[in-house]
Amino acid sequence: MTRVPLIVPAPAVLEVGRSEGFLFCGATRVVVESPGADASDPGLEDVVRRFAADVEADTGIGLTVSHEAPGPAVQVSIRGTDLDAVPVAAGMRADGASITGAADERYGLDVSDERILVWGATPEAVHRGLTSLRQLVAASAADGRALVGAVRVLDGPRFAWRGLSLDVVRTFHDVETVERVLDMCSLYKINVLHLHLSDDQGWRLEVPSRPALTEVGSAGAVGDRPGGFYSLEEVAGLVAYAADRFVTLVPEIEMPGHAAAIFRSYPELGPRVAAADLPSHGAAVAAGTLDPTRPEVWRFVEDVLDAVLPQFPQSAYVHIGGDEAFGMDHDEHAAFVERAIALVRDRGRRVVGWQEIARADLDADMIVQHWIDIRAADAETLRGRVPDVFLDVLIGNLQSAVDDVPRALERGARVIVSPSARLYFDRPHGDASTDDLQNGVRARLGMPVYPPATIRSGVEWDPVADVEHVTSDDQVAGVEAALWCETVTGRDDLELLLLPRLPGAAEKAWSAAGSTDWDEYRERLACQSVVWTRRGWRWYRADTVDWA
Ligand code: TNX
Repeated sequence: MTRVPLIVPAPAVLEVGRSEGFLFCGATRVVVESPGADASDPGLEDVVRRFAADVEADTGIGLTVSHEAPGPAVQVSIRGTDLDAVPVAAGMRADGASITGAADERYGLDVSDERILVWGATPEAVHRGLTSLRQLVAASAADGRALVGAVRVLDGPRFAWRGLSLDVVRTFHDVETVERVLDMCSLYKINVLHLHLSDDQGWRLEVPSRPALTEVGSAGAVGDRPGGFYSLEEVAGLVAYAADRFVTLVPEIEMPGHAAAIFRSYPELGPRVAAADLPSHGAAVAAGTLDPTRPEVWRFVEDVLDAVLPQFPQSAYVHIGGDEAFGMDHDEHAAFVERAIALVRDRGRRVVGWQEIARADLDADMIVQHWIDIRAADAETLRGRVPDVFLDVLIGNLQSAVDDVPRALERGARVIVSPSARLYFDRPHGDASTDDLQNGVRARLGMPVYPPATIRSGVEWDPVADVEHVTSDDQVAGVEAALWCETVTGRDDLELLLLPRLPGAAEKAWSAAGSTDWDEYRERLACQSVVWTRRGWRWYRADTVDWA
C-alpha cells in the first residue's frame, strides 16, 4: 500500500489520514447524491459513468453506478463545502466559461475507511476530483482491488487554460490517435487540445466551399508520410469525445505564413513569384505568405472561418497562427493580422495567436502565445547548419520577438506560456532510456537543432517567475505544451514524446507556484507508468525515474 498520495498534478491542499483507508473493488458503488428527491444533475451522471469506464480501463476494476448506497461507496455530489480554502484560478478558459461559475474546477476528495466523498460546485469540478481518485486507485490496484489510503484533498487549478498544442500536419494523426491523446490530457487535468490544422505540408479539415483544400491540400505530409484530413463527422466526434472529458478543442488555422498547402490547392492565392525562386528548406520555412492586398485572399479567409468555426462550437477562441510570416514586412504582417482579427470578431469569437501577433494592434480580450525564448545571438550558432538566407530571416524574427510579450501585456492581453526550452515536446529526450530499443529511437526523435531536454528540466521552473516580462499570474491565460511533428513519424513516436513529459506540463499549469521538487515529483511520476502500460500507451523509460 502506498502512503504518499501519488497525484499528478500535485493538489493544492492534501492531508494524509491516519486510518488504513478504503478498500476499492468491483463491489464498490458510485453513488450520485441528488440535491432534491430524485432530481440529480444529469451532467453529474455522465461524469460518474466516465469515471467508471476510466477506472475499468486503468485497472480492470468494474464499478456499479447507483442512486443508493447499501454498502461502502464513493459518494459524489454537487456542493461547494470548504472549497473557499482553495484559491480561484487565474487565466482564461478556452470555452469562455466562468471560472467562478459554471467552470469552477475546485473540488474536495475525502477518503476514510467507510467511504469516499468527492464534491465540487460543478460537474466539471467533480470530474477533476474523480480524476485524482482514479490516480489513487490505479497506484495501488492489484488483483481487482485497491486499498486507497485515508486522505483529504482540497484542490483547484492555478491556471484556467492548461493546454497541449498538437501538430497534425507534419504528420497526420488519425482520429484514434487524437482520442488517445485526449485520454492522456484528461488523466492530467489538461483542458485544452489546440489542433494545428494547416501548414505548408498539408490542410487537415473540410471546408465544403473550398473543396480543393482537402482534395489537393490534404495530400502528403513531411517526407513520404501519408496525408489525410478530418471529415466534418470526425471533427464532430472528436469535439464530443473531448467534451466528455472536459477538454476544449481549439482550432488553429495558420495565416499568413506556413500557407503552402493553401497555394497548392488554390494557386491563384499563391505568391507571384516562380515556385523555383521560393526558399524551400523542408519543414522549417513557409513558401511565401498570403497577400493582404488581394481581395481573393480575404474571400478565402472568410470562407475558411465560416466553415471552421461551426465545427468547433465549444471554443470561444480561434487560433490564427501569425508566426514566422517570413518574407512579409512588419507593416504588411500587422495589417494582415488586424484584418484577420476583425473577421474572427465579426463571427463572435476571440483571437489567440503565436506571439508574433503582438506586432499588430491588439485588444485586451486576446491571447498571445509566447514561444520564442531563443536569443538571436544563440541562433548564430546555427550558421553553417542552416542556409544563410533562412538564418537571417530567422534572426530578424528573434530580434523582433523580444518586444512581443511586453507589447501584449501593455495592451492588457494575456499570455499563454509555451517557452520552447520548457514546453516544446519536439526536443530530443535528454535522459537516456532504460530500454535499448528506445535509445535507438531517441537518436532520431526530436528536432536536431534543439538542445535535448530532460524530464527534470520540464518541471524545475515556474511559468511566471521564470518567464521574462511576466510578473503575475493575472497576466497569464495559462500554460500550453507544444508537439511539432517534423521528426514524429507516427503514433509510437508521438507517444514517446508525450509520455513522460505531459504530466510535467500539467503540473506547471495546475499546481501551486514555484519550481517542482524533483525528488518528490519523481515518485509521483514513477507510478503513472502502471496506467500507461495498462492502456497500451507507448512511453519513454527515462532512466532518471524509478518506474513502478
Ligand atoms: C517553429 S512554434 C514553428 C513550427 C515548427 C517548430 C518546430 C511555431 C509557432 N512555429 O512551425 O514546427 O518551430 O519546433
